[in-house]
Amino acid sequence: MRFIDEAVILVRSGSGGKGCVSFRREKFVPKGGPDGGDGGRGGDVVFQAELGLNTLLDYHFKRKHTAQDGAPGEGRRMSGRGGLDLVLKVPVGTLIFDENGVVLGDLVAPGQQYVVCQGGHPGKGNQNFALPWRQAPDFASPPGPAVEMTVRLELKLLADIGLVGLPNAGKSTMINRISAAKAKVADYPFTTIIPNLGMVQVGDRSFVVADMPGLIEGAAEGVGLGIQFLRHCERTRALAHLVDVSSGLDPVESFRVVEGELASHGGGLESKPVVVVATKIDMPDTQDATDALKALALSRGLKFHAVSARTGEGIEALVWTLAGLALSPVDPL
Ligand SMILES: Nc1nc2c(ncn2[C@@H]2O[C@H](COP(=O)(O)OP(=O)(O)OP(=O)(O)O)[C@@H](O)[C@H]2O)c(=O)[nH]1
Ligand SMILES: [Mg+2]
Repeated sequence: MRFIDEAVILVRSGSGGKGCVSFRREKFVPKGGPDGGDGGRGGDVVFQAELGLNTLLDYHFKRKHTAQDGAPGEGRRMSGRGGLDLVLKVPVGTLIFDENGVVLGDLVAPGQQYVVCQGGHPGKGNQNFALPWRQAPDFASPPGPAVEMTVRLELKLLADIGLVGLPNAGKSTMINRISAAKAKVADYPFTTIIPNLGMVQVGDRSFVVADMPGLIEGAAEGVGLGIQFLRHCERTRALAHLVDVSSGLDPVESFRVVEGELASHGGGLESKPVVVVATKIDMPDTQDATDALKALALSRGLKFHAVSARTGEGIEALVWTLAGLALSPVDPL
Protein backbone atom coordinates (compact mmCIF):
# COMPACT_ATOMS: atom_id res chain seq x y z
CA MET A 1 0.00 0.00 0.00
CA ARG A 2 1.20 3.47 -0.82
CA PHE A 3 1.50 6.14 1.70
CA ILE A 4 -0.91 8.83 0.71
CA ASP A 5 -0.55 12.33 1.99
CA GLU A 6 -0.77 14.23 -1.23
CA ALA A 7 -3.57 14.58 -3.72
CA VAL A 8 -4.21 16.52 -6.89
CA ILE A 9 -7.83 17.37 -7.44
CA LEU A 10 -9.99 19.47 -9.69
CA VAL A 11 -12.35 21.90 -7.99
CA ARG A 12 -15.07 23.94 -9.59
CA SER A 13 -17.31 26.55 -8.06
CA GLY A 14 -20.92 27.00 -9.11
CA SER A 15 -21.74 29.46 -11.86
CA GLY A 16 -24.08 32.31 -11.05
CA GLY A 17 -27.71 31.84 -12.06
CA LYS A 18 -28.97 33.78 -15.07
CA GLY A 19 -30.99 36.89 -14.52
CA CYS A 20 -34.51 36.69 -15.87
CA VAL A 21 -36.08 38.87 -18.55
CA SER A 22 -39.78 39.10 -17.85
CA PHE A 23 -42.58 41.66 -17.84
CA ARG A 24 -45.44 41.88 -15.48
CA ARG A 25 -48.69 40.56 -16.91
CA GLU A 26 -51.76 41.14 -14.91
CA LYS A 27 -55.41 41.74 -15.58
CA PHE A 28 -56.05 45.44 -16.03
CA VAL A 29 -52.35 46.22 -16.29
CA PRO A 30 -51.77 46.20 -20.01
CA LYS A 31 -48.13 47.12 -20.03
CA GLY A 32 -46.52 45.78 -16.91
CA GLY A 33 -43.01 46.82 -16.06
CA PRO A 34 -39.98 44.54 -16.05
CA ASP A 35 -40.11 41.99 -13.24
CA GLY A 36 -37.29 39.56 -14.09
CA GLY A 37 -35.60 38.43 -10.87
CA ASP A 38 -31.90 37.93 -10.28
CA GLY A 39 -30.19 34.60 -10.50
CA GLY A 40 -28.73 32.92 -7.45
CA ARG A 41 -25.06 33.13 -6.51
CA GLY A 42 -22.92 30.14 -7.41
CA GLY A 43 -21.61 28.02 -4.54
CA ASP A 44 -18.01 28.43 -3.35
CA VAL A 45 -15.56 25.58 -2.95
CA VAL A 46 -14.17 25.73 0.57
CA PHE A 47 -11.56 23.62 2.32
CA GLN A 48 -12.10 23.09 6.01
CA ALA A 49 -9.64 21.57 8.47
CA GLU A 50 -11.10 18.81 10.65
CA LEU A 51 -9.67 17.11 13.68
CA GLY A 52 -9.80 13.35 13.50
CA LEU A 53 -8.78 13.09 9.85
CA ASN A 54 -5.18 12.04 9.25
CA THR A 55 -4.95 11.24 5.57
CA LEU A 56 -5.90 12.65 2.18
CA LEU A 57 -6.76 9.16 0.95
CA ASP A 58 -10.37 10.04 0.12
CA TYR A 59 -9.16 12.58 -2.42
CA HIS A 60 -7.44 9.85 -4.37
CA PHE A 61 -10.70 8.12 -4.99
CA LYS A 62 -12.72 11.17 -5.87
CA ARG A 63 -10.82 13.79 -7.81
CA LYS A 64 -13.44 16.15 -9.14
CA HIS A 65 -15.42 18.31 -6.76
CA THR A 66 -18.06 20.74 -7.91
CA ALA A 67 -20.16 23.23 -5.99
CA GLN A 68 -23.73 23.88 -6.99
CA ASP A 69 -24.69 26.42 -9.64
CA GLY A 70 -27.00 29.27 -8.77
CA ALA A 71 -30.54 28.84 -10.11
CA PRO A 72 -31.87 31.30 -12.69
CA GLY A 73 -34.11 34.14 -11.63
CA GLU A 74 -37.77 34.09 -12.48
CA GLY A 75 -40.57 36.46 -13.30
CA ARG A 76 -42.45 38.29 -10.57
CA ARG A 77 -39.13 39.48 -9.21
CA MET A 78 -38.28 36.06 -7.88
CA SER A 79 -34.57 35.47 -7.31
CA GLY A 80 -33.03 32.13 -8.11
CA ARG A 81 -31.82 30.05 -5.21
CA GLY A 82 -28.10 30.33 -4.40
CA GLY A 83 -25.90 27.32 -5.12
CA LEU A 84 -24.74 25.44 -2.05
CA ASP A 85 -21.11 25.86 -1.10
CA LEU A 86 -19.07 22.71 -1.29
CA VAL A 87 -17.11 22.20 1.92
CA LEU A 88 -14.23 19.78 1.49
CA LYS A 89 -12.94 18.39 4.77
CA VAL A 90 -9.22 17.90 5.11
CA PRO A 91 -6.95 17.01 8.03
CA VAL A 92 -5.50 19.77 10.16
CA GLY A 93 -2.09 20.56 8.68
CA THR A 94 -3.17 20.47 5.02
CA LEU A 95 -1.47 22.86 2.65
CA ILE A 96 -3.21 23.92 -0.55
CA PHE A 97 -1.11 24.69 -3.63
CA ASP A 98 -2.12 25.97 -7.04
CA GLU A 99 -0.88 24.39 -10.27
CA ASN A 100 2.31 26.43 -10.16
CA GLY A 101 3.20 25.29 -6.69
CA VAL A 102 2.23 28.55 -5.01
CA VAL A 103 0.83 28.06 -1.51
CA LEU A 104 -2.75 29.28 -1.41
CA GLY A 105 -3.66 28.20 2.09
CA ASP A 106 -2.31 26.42 5.13
CA LEU A 107 -5.00 25.04 7.41
CA VAL A 108 -3.36 24.75 10.79
CA ALA A 109 -6.32 25.04 13.15
CA PRO A 110 -9.43 22.87 13.47
CA GLY A 111 -12.35 24.51 11.73
CA GLN A 112 -10.15 26.88 9.73
CA GLN A 113 -11.48 27.45 6.23
CA TYR A 114 -10.04 28.53 2.92
CA VAL A 115 -12.24 29.52 -0.01
CA VAL A 116 -10.41 28.23 -3.04
CA CYS A 117 -12.92 29.12 -5.77
CA GLN A 118 -15.65 31.65 -5.42
CA GLY A 119 -19.01 31.01 -6.92
CA GLY A 120 -20.06 33.15 -9.88
CA HIS A 121 -22.00 36.30 -9.06
CA PRO A 122 -25.65 36.28 -9.96
CA GLY A 123 -26.97 37.64 -13.21
CA LYS A 124 -29.27 40.54 -12.58
CA GLY A 125 -32.81 40.32 -13.89
CA ASN A 126 -34.27 42.98 -16.10
CA GLN A 127 -36.15 44.48 -13.14
CA ASN A 128 -32.91 46.22 -12.26
CA PHE A 129 -32.50 48.05 -15.53
CA ALA A 130 -35.64 50.09 -15.87
CA LEU A 131 -34.95 53.81 -16.28
CA PRO A 132 -37.24 56.68 -17.07
CA TRP A 133 -36.10 56.58 -20.69
CA ARG A 134 -35.90 52.79 -20.86
CA GLN A 135 -38.98 51.40 -19.30
CA ALA A 136 -38.93 48.02 -20.96
CA PRO A 137 -35.36 46.70 -20.74
CA ASP A 138 -35.27 43.39 -22.56
CA PHE A 139 -31.95 42.20 -21.20
CA ALA A 140 -30.43 40.83 -18.03
CA SER A 141 -26.80 41.13 -16.96
CA PRO A 142 -24.74 37.99 -17.47
CA PRO A 143 -23.97 35.84 -14.44
CA GLY A 144 -20.42 35.19 -13.27
CA PRO A 145 -18.94 31.99 -14.58
CA ALA A 146 -17.90 28.98 -12.55
CA VAL A 147 -14.21 28.94 -11.65
CA GLU A 148 -12.33 25.74 -12.20
CA MET A 149 -8.86 24.98 -10.97
CA THR A 150 -6.48 22.19 -10.20
CA VAL A 151 -5.07 22.20 -6.71
CA ARG A 152 -2.57 20.03 -4.97
CA LEU A 153 -3.15 19.16 -1.35
CA GLU A 154 -0.28 18.21 0.84
CA LEU A 155 -0.58 17.03 4.40
CA LYS A 156 1.97 18.00 6.99
CA LEU A 157 0.50 16.83 10.23
CA LEU A 158 1.02 19.23 13.07
CA ALA A 159 2.86 17.56 15.87
CA ASP A 160 5.35 18.83 18.41
CA ILE A 161 7.49 15.71 18.54
CA GLY A 162 8.11 13.11 15.84
CA LEU A 163 9.00 9.52 16.78
CA VAL A 164 11.46 8.12 14.27
CA GLY A 165 13.55 4.98 14.01
CA LEU A 166 14.02 1.71 12.21
CA PRO A 167 10.99 -0.54 11.72
CA ASN A 168 10.14 -2.44 14.92
CA ALA A 169 12.01 0.04 17.12
CA GLY A 170 8.92 0.35 19.29
CA LYS A 171 7.57 3.71 18.10
CA SER A 172 3.91 2.73 18.05
CA THR A 173 4.19 0.96 21.39
CA MET A 174 5.68 4.17 22.74
CA ILE A 175 2.91 6.45 21.50
CA ASN A 176 0.32 4.06 22.90
CA ARG A 177 2.10 4.14 26.23
CA ILE A 178 2.38 7.92 26.54
CA SER A 179 -0.90 8.97 24.95
CA ALA A 180 -4.39 7.67 24.32
CA ALA A 181 -3.43 6.71 20.75
CA LYS A 182 -4.27 3.20 19.65
CA ALA A 183 -1.59 2.63 17.07
CA LYS A 184 -1.22 -0.84 15.65
CA VAL A 185 1.73 -2.75 17.12
CA ALA A 186 3.21 -5.93 15.68
CA ASP A 187 6.51 -7.75 15.62
CA TYR A 188 7.10 -7.28 11.91
CA PRO A 189 8.49 -4.25 10.07
CA PHE A 190 6.33 -1.56 8.49
CA THR A 191 3.37 -2.08 10.74
CA THR A 192 2.77 1.64 10.68
CA ILE A 193 2.12 3.01 7.21
CA ILE A 194 0.33 6.23 8.05
CA PRO A 195 1.56 8.43 10.92
CA ASN A 196 -0.47 8.29 14.12
CA LEU A 197 -0.98 11.29 16.32
CA GLY A 198 -1.30 11.20 20.09
CA MET A 199 -1.84 13.89 22.68
CA VAL A 200 0.44 13.60 25.67
CA GLN A 201 -0.72 15.12 28.93
CA VAL A 202 1.79 16.57 31.40
CA GLY A 203 0.19 18.26 34.36
CA ASP A 204 -2.35 20.66 32.89
CA ARG A 205 -0.56 21.00 29.59
CA SER A 206 -0.32 18.76 26.59
CA PHE A 207 1.65 18.27 23.41
CA VAL A 208 1.22 16.21 20.27
CA VAL A 209 3.44 13.33 19.26
CA ALA A 210 3.49 11.73 15.83
CA ASP A 211 4.39 8.05 15.46
CA MET A 212 6.10 7.65 12.10
CA PRO A 213 6.47 4.67 9.81
CA GLY A 214 9.86 2.94 10.11
CA LEU A 215 12.83 4.14 8.09
CA ILE A 216 15.42 1.88 6.54
CA GLU A 217 18.61 2.37 4.61
CA GLY A 218 17.80 3.70 1.15
CA ALA A 219 14.46 5.17 2.27
CA ALA A 220 15.52 8.44 0.67
CA GLU A 221 15.63 6.60 -2.67
CA GLY A 222 12.23 5.06 -2.02
CA VAL A 223 13.21 1.79 -0.33
CA GLY A 224 10.61 0.48 2.12
CA LEU A 225 7.92 3.08 2.54
CA GLY A 226 10.27 5.78 1.29
CA ILE A 227 10.56 9.00 3.18
CA GLN A 228 7.77 11.10 1.77
CA PHE A 229 5.91 10.83 5.07
CA LEU A 230 8.81 12.59 6.78
CA ARG A 231 7.37 15.88 5.66
CA HIS A 232 5.12 15.43 8.69
CA CYS A 233 8.19 15.84 10.85
CA GLU A 234 9.18 19.11 9.22
CA ARG A 235 6.86 21.04 11.47
CA THR A 236 7.77 19.27 14.69
CA ARG A 237 9.94 20.94 17.27
CA ALA A 238 12.07 17.93 17.98
CA LEU A 239 12.52 14.29 17.12
CA ALA A 240 12.74 11.32 19.44
CA HIS A 241 14.96 8.80 17.73
CA LEU A 242 14.14 5.31 19.03
CA VAL A 243 16.72 2.55 18.82
CA ASP A 244 15.90 -1.05 19.81
CA VAL A 245 18.79 -2.19 22.00
CA SER A 246 17.44 -5.76 22.16
CA SER A 247 17.56 -6.54 18.44
CA GLY A 248 21.17 -7.72 18.33
CA LEU A 249 21.95 -5.07 15.70
CA ASP A 250 24.69 -2.57 16.42
CA PRO A 251 22.72 0.33 17.96
CA VAL A 252 25.22 2.93 16.81
CA GLU A 253 24.96 1.69 13.24
CA SER A 254 21.14 1.61 13.49
CA PHE A 255 21.17 5.19 14.70
CA ARG A 256 23.41 6.31 11.85
CA VAL A 257 21.26 4.68 9.19
CA VAL A 258 18.16 6.55 10.29
CA GLU A 259 20.08 9.75 10.84
CA GLY A 260 21.42 9.49 7.30
CA GLU A 261 17.93 9.08 5.87
CA LEU A 262 16.69 12.08 7.84
CA ALA A 263 19.54 14.14 6.44
CA SER A 264 18.71 12.98 2.91
CA HIS A 265 15.17 14.15 3.35
CA GLY A 266 16.38 17.60 4.38
CA GLY A 267 13.59 20.07 5.06
CA GLY A 268 15.24 21.05 8.32
CA LEU A 269 15.06 17.56 9.83
CA GLU A 270 18.81 17.32 9.96
CA SER A 271 19.02 20.25 12.34
CA LYS A 272 16.13 19.51 14.70
CA PRO A 273 16.86 18.74 18.32
CA VAL A 274 17.04 14.97 18.78
CA VAL A 275 16.45 12.89 21.88
CA VAL A 276 18.10 9.50 21.61
CA VAL A 277 15.97 6.75 23.15
CA ALA A 278 17.13 3.20 23.82
CA THR A 279 13.99 1.03 23.76
CA LYS A 280 13.03 -2.42 25.07
CA ILE A 281 15.47 -2.36 28.01
CA ASP A 282 13.26 -4.93 29.76
CA MET A 283 14.74 -7.52 27.39
CA PRO A 284 17.78 -9.54 28.47
CA ASP A 285 21.31 -8.52 27.52
CA THR A 286 20.58 -4.96 26.53
CA GLN A 287 23.11 -3.25 28.79
CA ASP A 288 26.08 -3.15 26.41
CA ALA A 289 24.03 -1.84 23.53
CA THR A 290 22.42 0.74 25.81
CA ASP A 291 25.83 1.92 26.97
CA ALA A 292 27.14 2.17 23.43
CA LEU A 293 24.15 4.22 22.34
CA LYS A 294 24.43 6.44 25.37
CA ALA A 295 28.09 7.09 24.65
CA LEU A 296 27.22 8.09 21.10
CA ALA A 297 24.46 10.44 22.28
CA LEU A 298 26.65 12.10 24.85
CA SER A 299 29.51 12.52 22.40
CA ARG A 300 27.10 14.44 20.18
CA GLY A 301 25.65 16.49 23.01
CA LEU A 302 22.23 14.85 22.55
CA LYS A 303 19.82 14.01 25.34
CA PHE A 304 19.57 10.30 26.11
CA HIS A 305 16.94 8.07 27.72
CA ALA A 306 16.74 4.31 28.18
CA VAL A 307 13.19 3.04 28.43
CA SER A 308 10.82 0.14 28.22
CA ALA A 309 7.41 0.97 26.84
CA ARG A 310 6.35 -2.46 28.02
CA THR A 311 7.16 -2.06 31.73
CA GLY A 312 7.07 1.74 31.80
CA GLU A 313 10.64 2.03 33.04
CA GLY A 314 12.15 5.40 32.16
CA ILE A 315 9.01 6.58 30.40
CA GLU A 316 8.11 9.37 32.79
CA ALA A 317 11.55 10.96 32.56
CA LEU A 318 11.40 10.74 28.77
CA VAL A 319 7.99 12.41 28.70
CA TRP A 320 9.36 15.30 30.77
CA THR A 321 12.25 15.75 28.36
CA LEU A 322 9.86 15.70 25.40
CA ALA A 323 7.54 18.14 27.15
CA GLY A 324 10.46 20.47 27.75
CA LEU A 325 11.18 20.54 24.02
CA ALA A 326 7.56 20.60 22.89
CA LEU A 327 6.40 23.31 25.26
CA SER A 328 9.40 25.60 25.20
CA PRO A 329 8.34 29.18 24.43
CA VAL A 330 10.54 29.56 21.34
CA ASP A 331 8.52 28.84 18.25
CA PRO A 332 10.68 27.28 15.57
CA LEU A 333 8.07 27.55 12.79
N1 LIG B 1 9.96 -6.32 25.23
C1 LIG B 1 9.54 -5.22 24.67
N2 LIG B 1 8.99 -5.27 23.44
C2 LIG B 1 8.59 -4.12 22.88
C3 LIG B 1 8.73 -2.87 23.53
N3 LIG B 1 8.25 -1.90 22.70
C4 LIG B 1 7.83 -2.54 21.59
N4 LIG B 1 8.01 -3.87 21.69
C5 LIG B 1 7.67 -4.88 20.68
O1 LIG B 1 8.37 -4.62 19.49
C6 LIG B 1 7.58 -4.93 18.33
C7 LIG B 1 7.49 -3.73 17.43
O2 LIG B 1 6.80 -2.72 18.10
P1 LIG B 1 6.08 -1.52 17.35
O3 LIG B 1 5.66 -0.54 18.39
O4 LIG B 1 5.05 -2.01 16.40
O5 LIG B 1 7.32 -0.94 16.52
P2 LIG B 1 7.32 0.26 15.46
O6 LIG B 1 8.61 1.00 15.66
O7 LIG B 1 6.10 1.07 15.58
O8 LIG B 1 7.38 -0.54 14.11
P3 LIG B 1 6.96 -0.07 12.61
O9 LIG B 1 5.63 0.57 12.69
O10 LIG B 1 6.92 -1.32 11.85
O11 LIG B 1 8.04 0.86 12.16
C8 LIG B 1 6.23 -5.39 18.88
O12 LIG B 1 6.22 -6.79 18.92
C9 LIG B 1 6.20 -4.80 20.28
O13 LIG B 1 5.41 -5.56 21.17
C10 LIG B 1 9.32 -2.85 24.82
O14 LIG B 1 9.49 -1.80 25.47
N5 LIG B 1 9.71 -4.05 25.33
MG1 LIG C 1 4.69 1.41 14.20
